[in-house]
Amino acid sequence: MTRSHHSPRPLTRADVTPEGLWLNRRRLIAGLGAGSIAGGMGLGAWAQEALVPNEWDAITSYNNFYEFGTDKSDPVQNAGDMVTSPWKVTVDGLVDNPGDYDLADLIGDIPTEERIYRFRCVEAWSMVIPWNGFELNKLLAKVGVKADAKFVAFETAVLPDVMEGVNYPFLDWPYREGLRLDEAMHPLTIMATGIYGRPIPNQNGAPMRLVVPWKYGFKSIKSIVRISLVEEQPYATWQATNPREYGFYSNVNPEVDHPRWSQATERVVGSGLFGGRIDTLPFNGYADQVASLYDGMDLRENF
Ligand SMILES: Nc1nc2c(c(=O)[nH]1)N[C@H]1C(S)=C(S)[C@@H](COP(=O)(O)O)O[C@H]1N2
Ligand SMILES: [Mo]
Repeated sequence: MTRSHHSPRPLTRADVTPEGLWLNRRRLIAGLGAGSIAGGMGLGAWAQEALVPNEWDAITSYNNFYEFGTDKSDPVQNAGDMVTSPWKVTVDGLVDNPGDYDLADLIGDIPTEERIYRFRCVEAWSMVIPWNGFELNKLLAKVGVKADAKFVAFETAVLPDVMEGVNYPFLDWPYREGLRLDEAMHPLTIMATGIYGRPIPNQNGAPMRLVVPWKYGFKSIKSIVRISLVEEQPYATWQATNPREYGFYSNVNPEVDHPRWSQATERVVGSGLFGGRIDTLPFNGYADQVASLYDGMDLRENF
């Protein structure tokens, strides 16, 4: 195990544009008409190209899932032994219907839909990922949020037999994250159970992971086994590990640099275009929909 998180790393084969991506991209761009996801946000043509979904291979073989190792290629190699069915999720705290649920029962009849989201890691790389999932607010409505709940806390499974990383205390396991209740209820916030219409691969957080597209990727916690409604701002792994570098909010913000690197641009993984770098957008391009959540807040202080 190395402790390379968020530090510069040498280029590897994973940095090379996958063969066939160019053709695939042209095909998909041709399908992006006026009013498409990209066009609708008023981005330039080059940015529209960058918005075309990354290929399956890039999304599922270049991962951060430290329970399975700290190299980007560790999760795809090591996560295969995690058994994700059956899967228990504990729901507790300030809810009407607490319990240890089978995931299938917890999701019940909530339908899944596709959401194509930009995904921006705090390490200044990004992808575009076609998730399948459902709004977290639908799950929260089912379990019944009590009036005094102010935050939602999440925990990842700790499976020492299959997750080599959790045997080493370089993070205080379990991996934990949290959202303010209004962030959790926002319609952009989803629980993902699939990618490209297929069940979500283990390395991407099977069987269910959070996706919060306007925040840095580390907020999007994987392989969730506990959801707690709480009154106080919960423990969040990276914030607690290095509060100088990682905040609780972690909204994507090109104007607030990480202490060790700029956040003004990002490298699009799997893209050869313009060296694969594009400008990073406030709230990762979702400002229209989420900036009002932070009205009156100093986003430098609350980074
Ligand atoms: N449990 C857990 N969740 C996690 C992580 C992790 O190490 N453990 N890494 C985070 C980080 S830093 C990122 S960028 C995303 C990566 O998601 P992906 O591998 O599906 O692209 O997962 C996030 N969720
Ligand atoms: Mo990340």
